[in-house]
Amino acid sequence: MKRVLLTGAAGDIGRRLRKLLGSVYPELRLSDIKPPADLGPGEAFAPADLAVMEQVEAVVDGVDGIIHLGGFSVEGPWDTILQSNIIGCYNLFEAARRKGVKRIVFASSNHAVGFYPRYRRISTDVTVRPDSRYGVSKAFGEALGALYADKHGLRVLCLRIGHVLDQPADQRRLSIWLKPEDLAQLVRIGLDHPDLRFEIFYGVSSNDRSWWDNGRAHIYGYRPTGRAEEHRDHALAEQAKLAADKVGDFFQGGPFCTQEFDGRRDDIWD
Ligand code: 15L
Repeated sequence: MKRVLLTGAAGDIGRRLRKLLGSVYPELRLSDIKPPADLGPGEAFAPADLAVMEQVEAVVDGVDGIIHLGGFSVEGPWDTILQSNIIGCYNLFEAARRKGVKRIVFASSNHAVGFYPRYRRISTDVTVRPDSRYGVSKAFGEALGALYADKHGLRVLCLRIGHVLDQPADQRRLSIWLKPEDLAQLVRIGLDHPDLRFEIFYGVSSNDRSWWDNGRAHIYGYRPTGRAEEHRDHALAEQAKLAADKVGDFFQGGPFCTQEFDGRRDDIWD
């Protein structure tokens, strides 16, 4: 794969992937609404608002593959999610089909399945249990990916990303942490693996406390190098600074489950 578009290039994950993948994909086109603050002189940037189809078509034109990080990355008001993650994601897949793009790696999220309790170990073929409008939008993106793969032959990898950071930030992240280099490895599988048609993988490193069966990723050669447990002391020290959260501490999605939760603890079921 030579010509690759990275949407959401100005965000934190985008910034990390630019550094990790810039030498792997020499023709890496960066896009976002505004240029990244640290845009280098050799980096190619093309602005686009994902909610505007003509702009999306222009920015995907001429690329072979897309890493789609763009959109709103946490819970937000419905109109924000609608424009950025529902309409924006549709525009991205549809523009890719129109312009003959071959592959898309879609940044889904653990919040598509955030209402599974922490004692459940889940694979990628479970029913989605979104914990937020944001999580619903990620489930929507996965469904779009399946449609465009099955009906239009695009090759699509959806990554249910846990949390990308240099080290796990709290106890929950000891289960879902994704080392940036492991994310880059997953993206490369999505863009380059010859057998891939449509898959969902968890974006997670080799974490002893993981809640997820990532067997599909391993079949495609994923060999994570990050081990959250090596950062256990840091994560637990950070956790000690947080208030207890009886809803968030029960479910995999953590605080995304707690936000706007109307029920009582007795209403929690699994
Ligand atoms: C996500 O999907 C968010 O984009 C990120 O900011 C974190 O909140 C992460 O999930 C998480 O669950 O920790």
